[in-house]
Amino acid sequence: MEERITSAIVRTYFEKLQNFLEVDLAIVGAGPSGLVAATALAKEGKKVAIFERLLAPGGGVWGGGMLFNEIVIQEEALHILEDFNISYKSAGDGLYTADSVEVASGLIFGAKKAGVMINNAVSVEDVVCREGRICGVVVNWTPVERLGMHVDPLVVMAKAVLDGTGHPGEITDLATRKAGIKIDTPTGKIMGEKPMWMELGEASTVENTKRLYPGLYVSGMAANNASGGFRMGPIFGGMFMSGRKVARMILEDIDG
Ligand code: 48H
Ligand code: FE2
Repeated sequence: MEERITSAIVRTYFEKLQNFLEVDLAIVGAGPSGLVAATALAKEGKKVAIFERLLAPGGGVWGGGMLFNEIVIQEEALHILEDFNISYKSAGDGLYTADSVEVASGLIFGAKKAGVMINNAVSVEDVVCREGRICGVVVNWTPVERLGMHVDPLVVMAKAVLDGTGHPGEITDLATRKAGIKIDTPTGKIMGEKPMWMELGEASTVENTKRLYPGLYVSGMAANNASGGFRMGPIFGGMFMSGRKVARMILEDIDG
């Protein structure tokens, strides 16, 4: 019995992995913007893999506001929650609340059911940049990263790479530092996140969601980090809308 259990896991895992070694879109970070983008593209029939450093995908959703496990969503983003069958309540003034555990698990479940491969406990430590294009991600197990073990990584090639790593904007940072690329921001460099300003932060998240370089896209807080947008606290509509926007842009680019 024991060997049959091991064999079943090994066989199905590697079948799954084999099918996702070359993808249309590699997303780094399974936060709200990454999960929404992944689901939208997978629903269009694209092959999408997400790489998430932590064991649990969901990013900053789980913690709500200061660990009070509710998040706020504005009216214009409710349709995205509805598409994931996630419930919400009115809080007045065009604001709504949703249980952060339901939102995180609902986004993860929706992405999975749409056909996204979610690689949890996998960190992206580098990118592939060739002939003026970002065309892959360099991956390793998070425990290997955390223990500082000298283990060489593997590579997943992609038509597009999305930096959905949240506040640190790790992939944009890697790409600008190591590949020396100039990105599509007013300075050509990473401008850094600005302090709290809820309304402007929500608007700038969507505005700053863009293609930074051929093959490299950015969403969510990583977009604000790249282009100098404000933070907004535990309101998440901007993150969801950023995911939808970047999915549309990537779809046009890879189909066009
Ligand atoms: C693999 C990685 C790597 C790596 C990071 O932070 P997130 O939730 O991302 P967003 O931008 O979709 O959502 C932001 C939102 O949660 C938030 O922080 C808000 C609204 N803040 C407002 C405020 O004022 O603070 O998720 C990013 C995910 C995390 O799960 C990381 O573990 C993961 O990316 N990640 N995964 N390889 N190199 N770097
Ligand atoms: Fe945050």
